[in-house]
Amino acid sequence: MNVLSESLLEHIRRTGNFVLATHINPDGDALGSLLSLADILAGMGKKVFRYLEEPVSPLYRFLPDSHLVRTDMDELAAFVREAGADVLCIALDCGDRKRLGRNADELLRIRPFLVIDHHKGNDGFGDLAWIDSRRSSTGEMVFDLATALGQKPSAKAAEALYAAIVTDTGSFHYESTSAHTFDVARQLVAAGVRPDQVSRNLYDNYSVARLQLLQMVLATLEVHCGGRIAVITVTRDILDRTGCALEDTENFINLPRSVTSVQVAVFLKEAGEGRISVSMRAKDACDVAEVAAQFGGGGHRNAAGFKAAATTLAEVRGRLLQELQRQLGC
Ligand SMILES: [Mn+2]
Repeated sequence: MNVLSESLLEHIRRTGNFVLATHINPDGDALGSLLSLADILAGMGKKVFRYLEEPVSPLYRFLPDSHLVRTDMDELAAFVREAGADVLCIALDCGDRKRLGRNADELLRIRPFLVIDHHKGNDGFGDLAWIDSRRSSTGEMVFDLATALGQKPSAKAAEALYAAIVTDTGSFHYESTSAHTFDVARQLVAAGVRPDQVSRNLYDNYSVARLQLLQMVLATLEVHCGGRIAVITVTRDILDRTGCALEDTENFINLPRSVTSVQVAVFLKEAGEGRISVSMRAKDACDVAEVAAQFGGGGHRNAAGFKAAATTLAEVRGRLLQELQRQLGC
């Protein structure tokens, strides 16, 4: 369902208890959508359980109410028990059930289960869905949901929503950035959001260790196809030597992407124990969601990724380069 139906709104209005969840390794859109919707629902007098598999990453602790996130499954079970039949579970920004993480089965047992998402290729898991792949971000959808419910986001919710939209539009750079996206952003700024502060929190809050990590990751740069494909890599060794975690590499991929000739930027990440995680960013010449799907992943036309297990960096790199070269005809 790519429209927000009146029956869905009615369902939300008459429900008293909500469990909100999102995808694993949540980004600004995932967390911003979850925290803002929680605030909006709480403002309507509803009880909300903000579920995450892991505590909020330090990078995102500036988001209002990030300390209210819960990770304890016993606490979740108690909340659901107390709610009885009066409960709705909402997965935000989550493209498929696997991305719900290790407790996906328990979450999906909470019925009804609603999915609000903008990922292309979302298979519409759950009982109810509002999926619109033309949207820039789930944050943009949460804003429209609030409006449809007659709720004006609080200052806290507005900040989280703005961070969500800035994250997923690459600061209003990506193709999915629409006139409506700007209209939502305008209303959030009119509500008091300070774009400079959100940008500083999102992009200017790094450590020296992360800069050294960036230095080492950029040293791995390789270009192929006459400069149309750029690949950067982070290994366990680089992470160990800099004392950084995989999450510290967020946004690194934008640097190879920013090269004029580059049509596809690839970031290969060694996640440990034979697990490789791959992010891709594309300009117009290539649909990386299609490429990612061939490796069991997904995403958007311009931003997609996949994970591979029981393999090596060299193997994934070789197979992926072959496929990208085929797509680009080089
Ligand atoms: Mn998103």
